[in-house]
Amino acid sequence: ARFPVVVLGAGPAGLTVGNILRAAGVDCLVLETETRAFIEQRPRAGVIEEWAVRGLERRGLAGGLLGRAERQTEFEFRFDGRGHRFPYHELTGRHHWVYPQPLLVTDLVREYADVRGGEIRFGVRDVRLHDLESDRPSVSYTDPDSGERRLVTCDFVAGCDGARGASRAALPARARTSRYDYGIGWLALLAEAPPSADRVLFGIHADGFAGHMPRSAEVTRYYLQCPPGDDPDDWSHARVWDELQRRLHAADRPPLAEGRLLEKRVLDMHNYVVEPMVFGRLLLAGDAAHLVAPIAAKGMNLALHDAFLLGDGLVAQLTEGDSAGLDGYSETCLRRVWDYHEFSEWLSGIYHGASSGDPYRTGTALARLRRLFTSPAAAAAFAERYLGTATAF
Ligand code: RFL
Repeated sequence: ARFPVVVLGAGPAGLTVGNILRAAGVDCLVLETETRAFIEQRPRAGVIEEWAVRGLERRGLAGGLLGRAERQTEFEFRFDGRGHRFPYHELTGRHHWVYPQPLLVTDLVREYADVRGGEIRFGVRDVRLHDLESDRPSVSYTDPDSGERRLVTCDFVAGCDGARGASRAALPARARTSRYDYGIGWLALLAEAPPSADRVLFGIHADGFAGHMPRSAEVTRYYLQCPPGDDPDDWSHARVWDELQRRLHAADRPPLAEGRLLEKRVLDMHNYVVEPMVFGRLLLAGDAAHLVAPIAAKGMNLALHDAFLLGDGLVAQLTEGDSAGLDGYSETCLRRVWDYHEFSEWLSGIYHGASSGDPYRTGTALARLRRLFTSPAAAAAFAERYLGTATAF
């Protein structure tokens, strides 16, 4: 078989690229190792920046989101036993959207496969990339039904298959991977409980960071800082809620609404960036190119940013022979990638300084935090970075 573009991975990045290609009449094949039911339910991100929503909207991909997503206009730090609102909408006129990743993925798959008639194969095995440095690259995989190997030749491979995909495994020696390990873990929790506040809460506490993120009327995401590699089974229902109540405690706010824990996973907080993002005919996008710990909720936003540029660049190349978009792709993406990584690292100082056990780091972290409430200039700069660089796509 032959397609102009093979897209590896049906996550937010791959499906957005696929949709952009189909809208321009460019044929592509999306290969995904999981089933459709699985990717439509995998819980992950929830926060989408406004520019990304507009980018989806312009491409006809925001119908479900605009109808159902919540707008967020402020969050709250909890420290020194009190709640401290940070009204970023008031400061900037901008806001965040909350739309759970599985809903976005469901919308994107439906639009790609059922509306735009895009080809997609689920459940593929042993994906391999070949001849990436030639102008006839190809991808092979094992078909889940017949068990046979299939080979697809193409002009470009869009490597959107995440942190553990075939694209990362196929990177040549000249790829430079920069890594940063925070040396901490986050216990990521989904609770069958209504949100305990109508906003995101960040608890800054000597026992460790805690976070509260509304997802829907019935489900709330929580995070608890823990040692990296901690065993989720050591976190009983009672221990989880005890720690959350304490670390998010504010004398001037009601206690948290508790509920059954639907998901309990320990995330080791680390980042990486692969440079450049293009190797011959392999173009990386999203987590395949760069992973950012969910500290500042930037991962899916970066994936969408890459996908807009990659989709548009491939369309220009394949329909008009215009290579400008693809030529500048890696550099343009990496500028935002590094900007968001720097912010995540900076924010981590606030979240984790107070529990570092190091009084010097605790002191500087609290100074960094208090500055947001005493300096309007610091608050405005923070709000801009928290909301993400506004760009029209
Ligand atoms: P994805 O979503 O991982 O999709 C990659 C897809 O590729 C498939 N795959 C393969 N397909 C073909 N061949 C192979 N060899 C393959 N190997 C794997 C996978 O099954 C999958 O379907 O990558 P993408 O599209 O780059 O999207 C990235 C985002 O998913 C990720 O950055 C975010 O989820 C990160 N993230 C958050 N980002 C935000 O912007 N805001 C948030 O609030 C936020 N919260 C989070 C997060 C990530 C989390 N986890 C679990 C790491 C919260 C959590 C808990």
